[in-house]
Parts: sequence; structure tokens; C-alpha cells
Amino acid sequence: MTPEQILARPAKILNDAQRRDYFDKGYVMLASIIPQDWIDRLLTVTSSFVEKSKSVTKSNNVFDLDTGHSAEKPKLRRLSSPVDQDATYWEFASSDLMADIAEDLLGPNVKFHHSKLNFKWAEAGQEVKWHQDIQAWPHTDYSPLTMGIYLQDTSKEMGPLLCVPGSHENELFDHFDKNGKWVGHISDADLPRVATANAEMLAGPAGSITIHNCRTVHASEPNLSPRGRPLLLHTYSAGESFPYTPNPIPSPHSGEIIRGQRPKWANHDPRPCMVPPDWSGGYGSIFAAQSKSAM
Ligand SMILES: O=C(O)CCC(=O)C(=O)O
Repeated sequence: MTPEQILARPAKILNDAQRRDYFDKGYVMLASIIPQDWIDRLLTVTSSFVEKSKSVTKSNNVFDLDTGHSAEKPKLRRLSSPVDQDATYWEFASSDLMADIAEDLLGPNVKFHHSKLNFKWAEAGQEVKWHQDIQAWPHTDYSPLTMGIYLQDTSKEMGPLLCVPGSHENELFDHFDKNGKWVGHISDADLPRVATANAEMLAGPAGSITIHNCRTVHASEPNLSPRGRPLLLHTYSAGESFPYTPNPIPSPHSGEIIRGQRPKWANHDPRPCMVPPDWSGGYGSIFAAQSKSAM
């Protein structure tokens, strides 16, 4: 569906200005929209995973550990595919609230692709360099979007998301380095072509959601504060959009329709997309990939 067709349908949660913002700028922030009881449940289950990580010494399929992680001082970068680690995360990712918000931006059919929980640990959480998402998981169109839910109040020194307005309408950048290795970010040589000086910082209280389109150039700074910045990320697409490379964070829920129906026809956008490495052999995390770059 085109933005105009989507905007012509009555909205469930977002107002007109928020929907227009998403289509015009490539992102939107919904402040304090998740009810506190959901945040409390998600924080409780997240604490239990921090406890579990204390017995883990090396990054694995579930935990991506930061340097210096120990049982005494856990330091997590990412919990992979939280929806498969505890039923609470899937209940939330497939809830009416998530589906209503997604439907306001994607149309009547909404499909789940993957999820992750990026911790950005206190005084340690590393930066995420400027990148676009779709090169890691190409789809037949550019409808996929990612919702990031702040589980704690997230101020500007905690490394909130930064998004470049209008960048979703511009070029897609190479995310391989000069040696042909996937690094998951835009090179220093290409970066001057992005208006990063115009980037908007999406800080907000716990329960706020950032939503960015899969082509939008975004990043986040290190967390310099004494508080952690858990950001729960869910990626959804229109039901008519289909991935054509292996999912870097596969889940039995990938491809599940959380709203509406599985359509009979696929939508195809004529604009080409870069193809990532073959993830069928596994994937670490954006943090692991970006720290290995040779740009
Ligand atoms: O955790 C963040 O700050 C950004 C995450 C992100 O952009 C990603 O995982 O693609």
C-alpha cells in the first residue's frame, strides 16, 4: 500500500501528524505510550535474563556480552530474539497495542520479522554507528519498520536513537568494508552524503516508542550515564512484503501475521537493495559486526 492509501484508513492509535511525520521524515517518536504494567512485566522478565547471563562467559545465540562481563558485574550488549526466550516478550510483541500501532503505519496486514533487546550498559554501552537496516534483511518492498521501546527513562547522555530526517527517501549505502567484510555501517567515505547534522535525538521516558523505517539512516551514541538503557526492538513489515534472504535473528514467529491476513499477492518495490552475507550460518550482533570494521 502507498502512504496515501494507509493514511486514508482510520487510525487506531497514532494521530494524523504522527503518521505524516513517519512517512515524511522516516521515523516518529510516541512518548509514554506503553502502559506501566507492561513496562513492569517486561522489566521483571528482563532482570531474570540479566541474572541468567551471570553464568555465561562467552557470547552465544542468546546473549551478546560486552567486554568485561562477569557474574559480579554483568555487562550485556544484547539479548537475541527475546520473543523466543520468554512468552512475556512474544505476548507483548503480538499484543493488540503493538498490532494497532503497526497497522496505523503498515496497513491492515502486519507481519512479524524479528526482535532483539539492546542493553547499552551503564557507562559502557558502545555507540551504534550510522547505518540503515534493510541491507541486513532485504524484503520485496521497503515497508519494514522497527519499533524501539524504552524500558527505562532514556535521557540524551544514555545513547538514545538518532534519526536523520528524510534519509529514507535517499540512497541505500554499502555496509561492507573495503575488504568486502560485512560491517553493518556506512563508511567514513560515504558519510558526508548523509545530513547527520540534522539528526534528531529520540530521547524519552520509559514506555516511549521510537519507530523508524528500514531505509532511515540512524545511530546512537555511547551510554555515558550511570544507568542502563534497555531498548526492546521489534521489526514488522506489511503482510504483502516478503524477505528474500535468511533472517539474521530467526524465530519460529518470523513471518507470523499479527494483524489481518496473509495476502495472496506480494508487493514489489522496483528500487534495488544490497544483499547481505548468507546469515544461514548464524549472525552475532550489530555491535560485534561494527567493532570489526576496516573502513
Ligand atoms: O540500540 C541502538 O541504539 C540502536 C540499534 C540499532 O540501530 C539496530 O540494532 O539496528
